[in-house]
Amino acid sequence: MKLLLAMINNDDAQKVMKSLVKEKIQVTKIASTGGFLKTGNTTLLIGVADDIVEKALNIIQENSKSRKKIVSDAMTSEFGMFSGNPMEVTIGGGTIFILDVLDYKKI
Ligand code: 2BA
Repeated sequence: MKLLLAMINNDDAQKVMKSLVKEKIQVTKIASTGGFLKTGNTTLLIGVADDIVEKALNIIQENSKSRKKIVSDAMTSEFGMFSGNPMEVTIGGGTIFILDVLDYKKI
């Protein structure tokens, strides 16, 4: 079994979750915040059998768009050492960690 930790854009979360649930893949949504942009994003916890991992990854990929965002480079530093010039950041599709699950119990 694997646990997918998928960090995706808030705007894609509903579509991704709906598509996963439609395929009977269970998912838990956690509100999270990116360390760089310091804006909200969504982390999905998806526990799946090994042979379902590819299917879950495809669903995430099909429903998560990458986006470009213009931010001030001063926004990205807590120390205010940057100029405040605009910079373009590409925010993924999704960033997904695939973890081995040692055991899984429902009690
Ligand atoms: P943030 O940390 O807010 O990062 C948003 C986007 O800013 C990133 O998109 C990346 O394109 C850019 N970025 C991040 N750090 C940067 C830096 N030091 N210099 C220049 N640009 C930088 P993604 O890579 O698609 O990541 C989207 C979100 O996924 C991240 O939001 C973070 O919440 C999470 N994430 C990505 N990689 C991670 C990792 N290795 N560990 C934990 N969380 C991760």
